Amino acid sequence: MSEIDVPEDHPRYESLLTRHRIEEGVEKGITSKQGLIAEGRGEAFDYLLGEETIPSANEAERAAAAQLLLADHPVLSVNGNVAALVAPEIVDLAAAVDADIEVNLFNRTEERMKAIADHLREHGADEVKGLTADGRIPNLSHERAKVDADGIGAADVVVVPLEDGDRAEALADLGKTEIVIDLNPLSRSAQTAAIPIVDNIIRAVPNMTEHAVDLRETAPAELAEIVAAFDADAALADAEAAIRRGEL
Ligand code: PTJ
Repeated sequence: MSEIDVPEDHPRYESLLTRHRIEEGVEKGITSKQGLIAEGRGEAFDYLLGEETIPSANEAERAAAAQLLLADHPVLSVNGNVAALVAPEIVDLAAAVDADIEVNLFNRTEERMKAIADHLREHGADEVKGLTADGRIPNLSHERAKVDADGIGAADVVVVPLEDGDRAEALADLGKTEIVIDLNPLSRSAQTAAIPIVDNIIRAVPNMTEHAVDLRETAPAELAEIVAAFDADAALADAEAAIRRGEL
C-alpha cells in the first residue's frame, strides 16, 4: 500500500493519488479551490492520452532539460497545484539543473505564499523566492504580476507548469524562454511556449530530472543541438493527434 489506501497496481492508481494530493493541498491551504477544477481539466486530457508519457512529450522533456542546463539563470515557477503534486520532485529538478524555485500564484494571498514556501522547504528546498515581490510582469493586474526581481524577473529560462494563458503570454512577452507543462495542447500557455510539454506534471518533472542527470556532462554545443532539433509545433500536433485517437 502507499500514501493512499489503494494498491499501486490499481489501473487508476496515479489518477487517484493525484486527486488525493490535490485534496490535501486544499486542506493545507496550499492549493486554491480553483486548483481542483484545473486538476479535473488536466485529468480529462490525461485520460485521453492513455495516462502515459507519449514519445513526443519525452522528447520535449529532454529538450527542456537541455535548455535548463544551458540557461544562465533558470527558474522553476511553483503554484498551488504544483506544490501539492510534486514538491520533492521540483526540489530534485532544481538541484539537477541549478535553478531557483519561485512561488508565483494566480490567486495570490500572503497566507498561501507562505504555506507553499514552507511546504517546499519541508521537502528540501533551501531557498524559495517569490515572497519579496519587488518585480512586476508588465500587462497583468497587480497581484498576479508580482515576481522577485532577482528570481523570475532576472530569469532567462522559466518553467511554467499549469499556468493560465494570460500569464504565460505576459512572461513570454518579457523575452523569457518558456517551458510550459500543460496536458492541454490547445491551451494558450502550451501554444506560447518555446518548449511545450504535454504530459502530467507528476510524470514530466521526474523525467526532466532524469534527462538532466543523463545530459549533465554533455557539451554546450550538443545541448544546443538538442534544443534546436526540438519542434514545438510538431510536438503539439502529435499530442493533439494522440488525444483525438484516444477519443475513438
Ligand atoms: O495556485 P494558483 O493560485 O496559482 O492557481 C493555479 C491554477 C491551476 C488554479 C490556475 O493557474 C488556473 O486556473 O489554471 P488553468 O487556467 O485552469 O490551467 C491549468 C492547465 O493545466 C489546464 O490546461 C489543465 O489541462 C492543465 N493541468 C491540470 N492538471 C495538470 C495539468 N497539466 C499537467 N499536469 C497536471 N497534473
